Amino acid sequence: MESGFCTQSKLNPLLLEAFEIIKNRINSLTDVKPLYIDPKSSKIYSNLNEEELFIINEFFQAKGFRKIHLEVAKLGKSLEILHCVFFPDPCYELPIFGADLVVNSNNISAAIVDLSPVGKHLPDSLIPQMRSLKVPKFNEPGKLPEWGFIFSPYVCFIRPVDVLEEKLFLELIDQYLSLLLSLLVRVDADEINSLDSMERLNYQKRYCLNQKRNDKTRGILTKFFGSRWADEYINKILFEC
Ligand code: BLA
Repeated sequence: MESGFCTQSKLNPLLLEAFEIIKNRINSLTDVKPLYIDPKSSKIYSNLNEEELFIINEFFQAKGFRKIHLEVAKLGKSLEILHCVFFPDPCYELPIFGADLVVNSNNISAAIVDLSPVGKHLPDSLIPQMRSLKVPKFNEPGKLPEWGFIFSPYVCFIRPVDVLEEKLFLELIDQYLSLLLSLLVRVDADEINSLDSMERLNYQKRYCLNQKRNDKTRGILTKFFGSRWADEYINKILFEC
């Protein structure tokens, strides 16, 4: 991470750790390269009633992934967010990796990670591997909203109750990424105009359309930046497809 923003405003160490875990996985990808985005959208700084606001976005492309988005945001005194989505290249039968960590007054209030299907189910070869993961029994599972049907049966949505659960959740993020990347080396690419590729792209669109129904994300962004800005940000940066 560029040192500039983490030194000037101390981000929650757990969020930084999650950032590093994901960044290491991104750096391990084949042919990884940063994707250009307008600097106006990559580094967003603002100030609201003396409260510091910033959003840092990084985008990458790599073999198997058309777009990887990693975002860290500090919105006012108490809220910090890590948001990450690996959108697969639809030529490959790969699920969508998604993670969201919401830190409120230095406690993680919501932690979500999933490998979400881009078809009726996850790929057959992934299922035994997902099952064999040692997913800890977290004490406070979250209740998925109505649009949460886009997630797999292995989605983990919790509020960690202590440091141990926080650490276990970070390990889970890394394990999901590890499974995703091990799947990538086993799958072959289909033609871009094959029916399978087109169907997978349609599932990515459906994923994005439903993620846009997250009123909590929209609500927070609207509170700090106004509703027009929030809608544009959600449509163009978070869940453009
Ligand atoms: C929940 N997302 C939330 C919450 C906030 C945000 C404030 C509520 C946290 C709580 O209940 O304590 C806010 N998330 C943001 C913002 C951004 C963000 C502002 O990413 C970006 C700037 N959301 C995702 C992805 C997933 C996801 C990729 O962006 C899943 C892989 C899930 N976030 C998700 C879910 C909830 C949530 C399922 C719970 C929603 C609910 O309870 O209704």
